[in-house]
Amino acid sequence: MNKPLVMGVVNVTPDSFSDGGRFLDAGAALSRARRLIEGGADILDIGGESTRPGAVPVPESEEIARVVPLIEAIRGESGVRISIDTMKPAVARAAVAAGATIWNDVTALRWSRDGVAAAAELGCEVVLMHMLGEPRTMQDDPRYDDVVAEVGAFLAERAETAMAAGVAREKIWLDPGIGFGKTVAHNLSLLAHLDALVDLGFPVILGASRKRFLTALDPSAKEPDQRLPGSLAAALTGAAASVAAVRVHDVAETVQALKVWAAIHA
Ligand code: HH2
Repeated sequence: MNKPLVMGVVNVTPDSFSDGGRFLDAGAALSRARRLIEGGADILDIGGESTRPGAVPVPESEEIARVVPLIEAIRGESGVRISIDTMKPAVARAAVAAGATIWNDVTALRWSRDGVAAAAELGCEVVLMHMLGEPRTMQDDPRYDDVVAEVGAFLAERAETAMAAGVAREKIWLDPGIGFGKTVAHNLSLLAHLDALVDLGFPVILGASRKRFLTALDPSAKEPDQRLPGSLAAALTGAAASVAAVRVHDVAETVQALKVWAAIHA
């Protein structure tokens, strides 16, 4: 069985939930990127705007000023694949010009009317993620009749829309959007049925690392950096379902867990 690629998260924001903005300083972000590369990251996911509930929106120019120098610095010293975590076509454009090759969009190219056209024009890979509602209100009583079927149908529709606009099929990744407009039960259903999303025929990326539902399952893990064991459990669940990549904060630890998993299943 193939083990998933590991995508390491590098936030250049003052308000990300998972790291409390400790990496806003450009030098600190570069140090973190280097550490994740050493830890075995296949992809670095660079984000300049937090998507957590209640996060303050960041102007386009500010987001570009946060991410582009970091992408250029990483590109200057490593061949690691770089993805840009943004909803904004202008930020994706600037990031791709600086060396990113993947546009990771939590809105699945819906934030801007130009999203799909921009992705087609850039010719980069795109991650289409499911989110119910918008970040500010998405955790206010989210409801589904059948979360797995509805997330699958949404992602299939977004992939069709992207392809109709000229995005090549082989450039598309899908992501269930764990924690984005989902209760704990919804997250667990999606994790238990990842194979249904993998069966859509696109590579699937799973982002469960350090998310809040892990604390609901183990209240002793209050802070994001106490959620590593739960994050590893989710990553291994993804591996067993043949996801193509896991988006994580603790890269070296996840790489080790996946190595052991892959050796067992070799
Ligand atoms: N989760 C977050 C951000 N971007 N992208 C994808 N494709 N999948 C995810 O699950 C995902 C994502 C939220 O996590 P984090 O980046 O740690 O927090 P913040 O958005 O506050 O920076």
